[in-house]
Order: sequence, then C-alpha cells, then structure tokens
Amino acid sequence: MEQTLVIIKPDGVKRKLTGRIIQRFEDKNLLIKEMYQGIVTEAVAKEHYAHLQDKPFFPDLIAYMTSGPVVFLLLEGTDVIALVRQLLGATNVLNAAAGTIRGDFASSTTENIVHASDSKESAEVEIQRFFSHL
Ligand code: YYY
Ligand code: MG
Repeated sequence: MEQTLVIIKPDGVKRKLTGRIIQRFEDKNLLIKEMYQGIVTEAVAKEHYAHLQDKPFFPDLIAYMTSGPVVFLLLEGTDVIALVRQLLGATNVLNAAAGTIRGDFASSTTENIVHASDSKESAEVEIQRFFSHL
C-alpha cells in the first residue's frame, strides 16, 4: 500500500477547480485519507522545490506557490503514486494530454494546477512536510 501527497495549487483553488480536481481522484476510485486547505509559506515552498533552486523559473515558481490558498490531499492505495501522476499529466504544458488534469485545465507549465509526489521517497518526505500535524 502506498501514500502520495497532492497539492491543488493556488490557481486551482482561485479558479474554483477544487471540486472538479477531487472528482478526478474519486472517479478513479482512489482513497482520500486526509485533506485540508492551507497556505505554503515562502520558506516551505523553497524547501519543497529545493531541487529546482538553480532553474531560471524558480523565483516565479515560489511566487506562484505562495500566491494564495492551496488544498493538500493525502491519497492511499496500491500504486497510487504512479496512478495520480498519470491523472495529472505531463509537466510541460505542451505534452500534457487532453483528459489529464493539466491537459484539460492548464495553459502554462508554471501555473499547472496540481502537484503530486513523483516517487516513494519524495512521497514520504512530502507527506511528512504537509501532514505531520495529523
Ligand atoms: O513534478 P512536476 O510538478 O510535474 O514537475 P517538476 O519537474 O518537479 O517541477 C516542479 C514545478 O516547477 C512544475 O510543476 C512547474 C514548475 N516548472 C516550470 O515552471 N518550468 C519548467 N520548465 C519546469 C517546471
Ligand atoms: Mg516534481
């Protein structure tokens, strides 16, 4: 059994897509174990994306992630990490297929609606980062 961390990013919440995004996970019969709305502080955003700190888009990414409320979800199930990544679609907006969350709702690679853990290792760290209070 696996767990993964999903963040509905600020544009997803602002655009009132929260319900439709959660619907995708429910349609796929994934189990939502925990969920809450909150904010990502600048310090936590920088930690979360530390592996990208040398990229030219890093300042825009941090500004975006801290620009408004987000929704955190903890999903659980067999192969849930890979299943959720499939539902998200590709990182590059031009490669995000229609039918995926990014493919259907995002027109920018930076403002791309959703985050999800990409491996067991990152899921463990990210769940600890955002769900350690539960
Ligand atoms: O895991 P995922 O979100 O699909 O992509 P990452 O490579 O981890 O990058 C994190 C985040 O950075 C991405 O969701 C948008 C942003 N980003 C960007 O703005 N421009 C890029 N060329 C690559 C990533
Ligand atoms: Mg990533």
